[in-house]
Amino acid sequence: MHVDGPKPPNLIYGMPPQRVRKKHDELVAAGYVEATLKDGTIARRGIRKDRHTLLTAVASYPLLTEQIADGSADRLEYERWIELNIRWLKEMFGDRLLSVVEHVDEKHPHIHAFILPLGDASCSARHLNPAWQVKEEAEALARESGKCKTRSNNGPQKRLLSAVVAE
Ligand SMILES: [Mn+2]
Repeated sequence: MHVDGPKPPNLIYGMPPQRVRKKHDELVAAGYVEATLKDGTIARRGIRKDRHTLLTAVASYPLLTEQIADGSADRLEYERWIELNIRWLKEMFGDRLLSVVEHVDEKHPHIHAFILPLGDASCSARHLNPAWQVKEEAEALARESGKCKTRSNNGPQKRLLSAVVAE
């Protein structure tokens, strides 16, 4: 990644990413998954370190950063693009969308969104990801129809995944 003179990110929605990190760590510390033991009892286990517990999304603007500078002809359209992205993210994730920042320190301006699995004790960021939901639904349908395929046609998922990426 090439960075000319680092500029601080601009907070454009919610809380700063540092606060998301703190909230994330608290959520994971309080989280658990339930496992059924051989004797039928249910045990609670802490969240594993390798679990995906934070969802992030990146949207990148096609024009160059210098083309959308303050006062430029393309600035208003860019600001509208930001508004539409925030609106879409809020509709998609509701209160779980905690932060959106704008980065203008690279070739193309872009925004990063941070989404936490609030209200889910198992802290599963995968289940927040619409692409993951589509995959699970497609697999469930395939099982119901007797085609126990583990690899279904995942073209649409891949397109969605390029927009929404779980970390
Ligand atoms: Mn960035």
